[in-house]
Amino acid sequence: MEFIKVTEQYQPGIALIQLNRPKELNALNKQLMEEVRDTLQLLDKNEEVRVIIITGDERAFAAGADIKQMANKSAIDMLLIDQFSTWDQIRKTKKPIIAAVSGFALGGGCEFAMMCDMIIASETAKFGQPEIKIGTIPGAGGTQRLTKAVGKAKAMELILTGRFISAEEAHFYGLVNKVVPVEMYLHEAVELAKEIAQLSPVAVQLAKEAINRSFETQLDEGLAFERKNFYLTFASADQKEGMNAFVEKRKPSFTGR
Ligand code: DAK
Repeated sequence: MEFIKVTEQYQPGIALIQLNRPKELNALNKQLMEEVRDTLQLLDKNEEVRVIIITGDERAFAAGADIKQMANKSAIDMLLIDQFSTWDQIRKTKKPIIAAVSGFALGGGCEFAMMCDMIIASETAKFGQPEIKIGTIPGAGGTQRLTKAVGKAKAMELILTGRFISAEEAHFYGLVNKVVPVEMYLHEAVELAKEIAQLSPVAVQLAKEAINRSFETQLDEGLAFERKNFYLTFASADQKEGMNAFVEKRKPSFTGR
C-alpha cells in the first residue's frame, strides 16, 4: 500500500486505515481509493475485525478528490473511466466504519466522511463542499447526504457558496457525533469502536443495514442523478477553468460556458 497505512488490530477487534498522502492533504487519487476499496473488502471478511476506523492526520482528513488528476478530463472520459465506482465499496462495507476527522474534510473528503457510519471530529476539523469554486458540483453523495444530515437550508448554503463549517457548527447541525480536543479525536473514535466491538457482530451488521435502508431507495436515485450532473460539469469550460486555476494557483474567471 502506497497511500494508506493499515493496522488490522489497532486495538483488539478494531482495524485502523490511515490515509497517507500528507503533502497533498490526503487528496483522494485513483490509487488511494483502490487501496481503500481493497482493504475494506479484506477487513469486511476478517472475523477478527469488528469495527473499522478511517482517519487522516491532524492537518487533513482529506481535501477532496485529486483535482490534478481530473482537471482536464472530458465528461465522456469521466463516464467511461468510471474511476469513482471504487468509492461504492465504502457504502457496501457491512462492518461499522467510524471516521476520525481532524483538519480539512472537503469535497470528496467530506463525502467520504459522510459515507462512514459515524464521525468523531477534532476541534480543528473543517467540513465543506467547495466544488462550486472550481466549476463543478459534489459527485460522491454530497448533495444527498449533506442535505439529509444538516437540512436543506444549510446544505444549500454550503454547496452553493463552497463555505467551510467548523467542527462545532457541524456538531450543532448533526453532521458529526462528537467534537473533542485535537489530541483526543483518535482516542475518542477508539472508545466508541470498543463499545461496539463488544456487541454481537451479527446484530451490529443487521442494525447498520436496517438504518441505511431507511433512506437507501431514495438515495440511490439521488446519487445517480447527482453523478450524471457531476460528469456533465466536465463538458463546461468553467470546470476546466476552475480546476486549472486551482492547479496553477490563480483565481478562476468563469464565463458561464
Ligand atoms: N487535489 C489535489 N491537490 C490538492 C487538493 C486536491 N483536492 N487539495 C490540496 N492539494 C494540494 C495543493 O495543490 C498543494 O500541493 P502543492 O502545491 O504543494 O504541490 C498541497 O495539497 C497543499 O495545499 P495548499 O497549499 O492549497 O494548502 P492551504 O493550506 O493553502 O489550503 C485548502 C488548503 C484545503 C483550503 C486548499 O488546498 C484547497 O482549497 N484544496 C482544494 C479543496 C477542494 O476544492 N476540494 C474539492 C475537490 S473536487 C465522485 C467522487 C468524488 C468526487 C467527485 C465525484 N464520484 C464517486 C462520482 C470529489 C470531487 C472533489 O473532491
